[in-house]
Amino acid sequence: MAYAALDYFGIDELYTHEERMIRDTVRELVQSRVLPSIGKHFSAGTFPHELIPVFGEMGLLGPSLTGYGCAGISPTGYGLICQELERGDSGIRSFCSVQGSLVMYPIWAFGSEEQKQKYLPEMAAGRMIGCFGLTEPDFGSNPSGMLTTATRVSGGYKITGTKRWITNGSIAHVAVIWAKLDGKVRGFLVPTKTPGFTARDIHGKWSLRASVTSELILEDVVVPEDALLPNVSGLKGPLSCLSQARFGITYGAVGAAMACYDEALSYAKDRVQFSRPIAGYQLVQRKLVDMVQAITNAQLLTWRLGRLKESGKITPSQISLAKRNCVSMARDIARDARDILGANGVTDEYQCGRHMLNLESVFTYEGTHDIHTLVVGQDVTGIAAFE
Ligand code: TGC
Ligand code: FAD
Repeated sequence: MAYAALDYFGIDELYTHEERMIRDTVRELVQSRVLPSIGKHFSAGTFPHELIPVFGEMGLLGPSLTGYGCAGISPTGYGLICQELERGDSGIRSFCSVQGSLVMYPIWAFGSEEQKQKYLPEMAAGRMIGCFGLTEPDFGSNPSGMLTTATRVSGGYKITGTKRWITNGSIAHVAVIWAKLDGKVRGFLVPTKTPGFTARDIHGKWSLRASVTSELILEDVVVPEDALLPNVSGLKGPLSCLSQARFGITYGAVGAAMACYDEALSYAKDRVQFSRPIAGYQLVQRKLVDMVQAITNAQLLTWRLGRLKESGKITPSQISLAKRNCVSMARDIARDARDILGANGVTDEYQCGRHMLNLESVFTYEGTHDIHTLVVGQDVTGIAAFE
């Protein structure tokens, strides 16, 4: 069925011609290459590897970075890519977020010229895959407590620790590992073939099933001196990467919500109960209108967020508020869409159940909903409430 992307306030006009073209190209890719198979991948718990070179050819990996084979498009263009990819599946957007915002970005922003030359063109083409190791079994919301450590050895560093819930972990060629060196958080580019490095997949997920999630174990992994990202020190290193990825996730969540609304509207118009289509009942109309309102608000918010980023005025707490708003909005809409589809909503013949489950992870990763509440709470009151 044709996809009627909701645009109730003519927000299309606010995007540049180039941004609309990028969005439409990715929309078509999702229609032709992602949607036909994503349900099967979700059921089987597999990632569609065949899409990686396609993403590379289309410039979807690290698209807003400049040079080194990257497309150099606007942040808003990057956001719209995320919106369209997540309309397909959060796991697909996650793959691109991790590759572009969490691995390529720190190399681009904090790496040496040699590191940029070595990794970025290969990663932009999708020939090399990366993962981002920040979270540990006992340190999720509070990464500053991390136990992974790096110590100086002759010619390099020895890294020891465990990272958990790492997207792309077992399919990555290189892992950005955040570890404490002399008590300060530092980033290391660790080739995953290095002796002592093991990646084990986490199975049994109810969510993001079409995405690889792994545990990384580093047992005395020795890397050379040039594995260290030289130009950043402290937690602001990984948190800056998270700001890039969270920005894309706000748009991605809007895409998932738009997919669920589209499915719910068309189902409600077709499904007859009692005397007419359920779309003709006031209670169903209210749910649909609530969706239109929430999605329209979020579309305006993401458009503005993009322009703030382009002007260099964006703040981390604005990104936190946007992530909190958009993901929570999409999670509510996925659940309401599932409700409108009745029993059919719990089957894999429809997509809203898959989005509903995926959005549970999106609600939690990249800073939980409540961590973003506390970030904005601190910003508006001046008082930190984390501890
Ligand atoms: P705090 O003292 O507030 O900050 C330490 C330094 O970092 C700076 N900073 C930021 N910089 C850039 N962007 C941000 N968002 C920043 N937030 C803070 C800050 O200015 C400071 O700099 P400096 O120069 O003064 O040292 O740090 P804290 O330890 O109190 O932590 C604050 C808190 C709780 C908000 C932070 O730890 C946090 O965000 N926790 C959530 C952890 C998280 O989001 N983990 C995500 C892991 S990766 C992931 O989930 C990938 S999912 C796959 C996918 O993307 O699809
Ligand atoms: P916890 O931090 O234990 O939080 C549990 C609950 O306590 C939450 O509701 C939280 O909001 C609440 N809470 C915690 N602290 C406070 C507080 N101070 N005040 C009030 N409430 C609080 N990490 C990576 O590093 N790289 C990845 O690629 C990656 N990919 C992921 C993929 C998936 C599918 C998932 C599910 C997670 C991924 N993560 C990744 C990890 C993710 O970032 C963490 O799960 C997240 O940061 C939350 O940490 P936690 O799960 O340990 O929860």
